[in-house]
Amino acid sequence: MTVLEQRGAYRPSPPPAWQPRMDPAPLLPDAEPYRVLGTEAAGKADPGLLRRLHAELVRGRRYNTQATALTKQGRLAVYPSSTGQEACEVAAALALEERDWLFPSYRDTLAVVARGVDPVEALTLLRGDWHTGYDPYAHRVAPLSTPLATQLPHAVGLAHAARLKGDDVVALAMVGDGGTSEGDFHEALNFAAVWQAPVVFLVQNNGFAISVPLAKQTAAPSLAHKAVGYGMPGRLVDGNDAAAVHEVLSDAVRHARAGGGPTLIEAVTYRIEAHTNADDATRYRGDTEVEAWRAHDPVELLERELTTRGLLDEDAIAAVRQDAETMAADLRERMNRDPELNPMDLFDHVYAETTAQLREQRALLRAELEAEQEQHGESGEPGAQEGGAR
Ligand SMILES: Cc1ncc(C[n+]2csc(CCOP(=O)(O)OP(=O)(O)O)c2C)c(N)n1
Ligand SMILES: [Mg+2]
Repeated sequence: MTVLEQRGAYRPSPPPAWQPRMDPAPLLPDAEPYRVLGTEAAGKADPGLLRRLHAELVRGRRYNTQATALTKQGRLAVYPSSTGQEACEVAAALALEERDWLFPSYRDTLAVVARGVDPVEALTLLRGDWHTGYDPYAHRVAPLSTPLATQLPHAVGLAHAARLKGDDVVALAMVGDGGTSEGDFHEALNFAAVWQAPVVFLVQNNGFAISVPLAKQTAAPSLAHKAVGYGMPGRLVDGNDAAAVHEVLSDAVRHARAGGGPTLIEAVTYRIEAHTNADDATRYRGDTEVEAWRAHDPVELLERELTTRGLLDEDAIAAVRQDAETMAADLRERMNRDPELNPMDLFDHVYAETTAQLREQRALLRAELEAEQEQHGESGEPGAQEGGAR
């Protein structure tokens, strides 16, 4: 039986015999964002998992502040901070098994790092280098995707291929609220549902696509409702509640692994910082909204739960913060070293066989670099040379 035949043949029937192909009710998202922290469900959560989530949230927050500081020091070209969204980031990484794949967007460096990628390598692209910085296969993390939603069809393709090969792999694809308006979002969700691919879509609805608020992005009741039109379940979760996001994502990953097909999850959260360091958010939103969300901070929500339940004391919090400081100091120190760049790398890995135009451009650049080196090379002035470092 082919995958296309699995969900039953499509038999159009004329009215009045027409009925929906399936009952849409089970696909409908939660009536309100699912929460665990501050509810009875928190009592049933694994204390070890909650402490692990907390440690990762604190590290993630520190990573965000350090990376933002590096943009101000000219060491990082651009940083899309996920401050306020750390719960989604960390839960996404922790909900996956090692054999699974993560497909992040440019805002998801924390998920990438929590998955095991070196914190410096995770910033390579945002530093302005031409390559991803890390080996996608080493930790099964696709490159950070800057073109909106293009990572989604990639995730579906990988998940579908894995299933055809009989590999036990789930793909988790992350996208923003703005990304849901892209054609790639539609194509990915449609194929994923038709093929019943083992893929989970996590939409971080942080309220904005740069300056565009959600109300101008969509007229849908919620982004999670979009799932129903594709024939997959939609889930709505409080994106600042790390325990809730982890639970909902883990359920969806389990469901996909068991052959149940894809799920669309909308995590309701908020982008506390501007879009990136290059954006001024005060031009399009007021402080009141930001302050309201600060009061629903993912780190504080979890810390409060853990301390109230006696699962975390001041010493443990101090140790977690110290660990985050050590990570930040290492990030700072390594990002302050001049990277070794070779401009000639630009021409490698573009085509299997270099085109005539690229050969011509390569020769031009090489001549320019050699001329520059002749001028400055021996005097120790900055100059570039093939294979050289500066
Ligand atoms: C295909 C494409 N169109 C436009 C852009 C420019 N762009 C970069 S970020 C962004 C907003 C995306 O918002 P959202 O999906 O909500 O993600 P967030 O930045 O909030 O995480 C836009 C329009 C792009 N990167 N790719
Ligand atoms: Mg957004």
